[in-house]
Amino acid sequence: MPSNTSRPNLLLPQLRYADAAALPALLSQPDHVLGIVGYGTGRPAILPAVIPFIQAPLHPVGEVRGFEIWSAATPVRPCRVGAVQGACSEALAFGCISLDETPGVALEDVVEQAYAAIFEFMAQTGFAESIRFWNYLTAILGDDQGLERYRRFNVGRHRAFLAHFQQAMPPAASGVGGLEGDSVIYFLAARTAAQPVENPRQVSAYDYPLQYGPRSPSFSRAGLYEGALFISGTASIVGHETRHCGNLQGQLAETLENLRAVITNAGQTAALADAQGWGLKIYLRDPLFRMQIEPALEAMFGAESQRLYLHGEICRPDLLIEIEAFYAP
Ligand code: 3EB
Repeated sequence: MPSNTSRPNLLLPQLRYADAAALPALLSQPDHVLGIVGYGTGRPAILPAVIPFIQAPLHPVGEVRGFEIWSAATPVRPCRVGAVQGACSEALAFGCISLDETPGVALEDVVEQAYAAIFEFMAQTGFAESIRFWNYLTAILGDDQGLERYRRFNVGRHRAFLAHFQQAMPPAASGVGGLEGDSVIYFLAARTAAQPVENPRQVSAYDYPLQYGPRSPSFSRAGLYEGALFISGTASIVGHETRHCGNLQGQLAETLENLRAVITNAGQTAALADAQGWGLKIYLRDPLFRMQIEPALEAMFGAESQRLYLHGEICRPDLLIEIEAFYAP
């Protein structure tokens, strides 16, 4: 058999970004949809009620509504455990939860409980290995009684991970600020673990020094799962310090260098020749940055790569952009 004959890997998820016009066509196999994330939109009326949906508190740039659709190669069934809504295929689980920020309850406790609910969902559905987390926190840079909300978030996540993982490395993640609405967490889990990948240009986030908060952010720079690469939110950070403050092109170049370093460290440089395999989410502090970023991203990942630009708040005030990536062969 010729070596380039590719057979779809039934263990891998598929990712599509879509605007409102493209969504209906992508629902032709609704029983394969693991979950949908909406940006600038609540649940669309055309969505079958069994499909998990969560509205993220970020807005798409250049569209009114944007959708992130995770599908499986095999049919899924809806799963709900406590406050976590999700769906499971043979190989994968998707889940999502809104943070219930009741006044008077500390954010770190809300976050710890949300992660405890996620780990309970994983235990009960049999998907013990978290592969990828997305954390969208409204007012991420806001002060909450003397401690920034992102730092409180990190305290709660750290506690939950310590209780759940003991020694294990945390999975890939994004942590980005939302503009309005509920804070949310969504995730992918599997039956076998992803292999964590770090970036030799950066201090591991879980080893960040105390200047970034009392507890470090629990995430790996990337995870390799069955030949697919989940790259965490990546920014203009070298060592643990922000580079090129106030300089968009400088931050872009440094961020792309970090992405390249992670891809190289994962042994996946060949993936850069396969534009169709890539999905990129680009978080912008200012929606006007999009046109200044698009050419360099197209040059690195190819015009055929999927790119979703989102207006959000990056978790350090001096960062202008953050980019995450998913690659599946
Ligand atoms: C950084 O490298 C930038 O808190 O989950 C990137 C990815 C960032 C994930 C998280 C934060 C998170 O530290 C910020």
